[in-house]
Amino acid sequence: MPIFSHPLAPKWRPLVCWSTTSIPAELLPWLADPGSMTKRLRQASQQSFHVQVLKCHWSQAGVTEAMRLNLQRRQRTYIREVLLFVDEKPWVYGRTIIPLTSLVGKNGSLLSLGTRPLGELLFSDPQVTRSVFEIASLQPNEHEYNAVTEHLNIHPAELWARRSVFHLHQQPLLVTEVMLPDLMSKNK
Ligand code: VNL
Repeated sequence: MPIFSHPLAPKWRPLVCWSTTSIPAELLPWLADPGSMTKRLRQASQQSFHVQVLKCHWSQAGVTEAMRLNLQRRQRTYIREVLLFVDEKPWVYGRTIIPLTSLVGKNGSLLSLGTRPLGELLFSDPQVTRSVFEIASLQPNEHEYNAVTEHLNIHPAELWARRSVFHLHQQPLLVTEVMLPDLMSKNK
């Protein structure tokens, strides 16, 4: 594969390393809220909130995703991709990377979530921990940008996203949430 067609890797930086003026003001509260995104979306909705499962598959994580989870790139991971709909509009794309080695014991229930939001499972466990957020502006042709736009007919100049590692029963999973244009336009 020629090098120029290889998907690029986004530049993830801890939230505290961003100057707040470089992040769109309407997105900052969404990117920085340490609570549950599902809860926040439910509160923002007038009528409805629902999860649409786009894809659940065994695959390789992206380069920076594997690095963040200390995985060999080739190691298989379970990837759950969803859209979170507020009042019938997709506001957030969610992508969860679960290493095979994290699927032990009770964590097996991560495979049978269906349309139940992952956040409900994570935030109902008082022992769960979450790392600090990393933020990135995803650019066209980066792995995570492509993963989003493959499912939606949108091609924005950039897509803002946050990610963090949860530990559920001591096992890591990487949760990435990408803010979509419908969320931005409704919060301007
Ligand atoms: C899901 C739900 C994923 C809420 C999320 O972020 C989220 C899910 C990755 O059901 O997969 O914020």
